[in-house]
Amino acid sequence: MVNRLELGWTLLTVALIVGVSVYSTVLLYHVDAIPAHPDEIVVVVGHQWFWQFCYPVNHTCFNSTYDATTNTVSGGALWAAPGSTVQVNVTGTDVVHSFNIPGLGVRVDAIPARSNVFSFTVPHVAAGTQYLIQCTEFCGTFHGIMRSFLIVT
Ligand SMILES: [Cu+2]
Repeated sequence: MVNRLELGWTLLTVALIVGVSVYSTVLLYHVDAIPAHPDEIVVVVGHQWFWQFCYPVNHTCFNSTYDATTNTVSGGALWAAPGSTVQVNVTGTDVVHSFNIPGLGVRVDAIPARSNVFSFTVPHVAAGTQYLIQCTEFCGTFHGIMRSFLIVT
């Protein structure tokens, strides 16, 4: 004979697991969705030990090199308008790097011969706000200074 209480909590547990699974699956598809019309598309290339940013819309690229003594970058930083949707295509040229903007919860691997595409929305913050960009995959001697900045315009 089946205990009604036992049957009840078993069915409740199954219902919870199915509900969380369906919700998680739908949420994952939405999180990974790339917008059809992003405000900006940037190609990010990881090199030992700097980031290269390319803008396909005007065929320009620049290398962003970090100076640890002054906490600044030379060559340029990544710029984006507040509230804009930025699509980033991330790749690498030599070893695996990881493009990470901790302040925005963004992290994607930069793998040679592969393009990982994702997008994020720049928060509505004051102009000049800087977000640190840091490689988070150990990539060699100067991995620790493989940094740049996302600067809100
Ligand atoms: Cu690294």
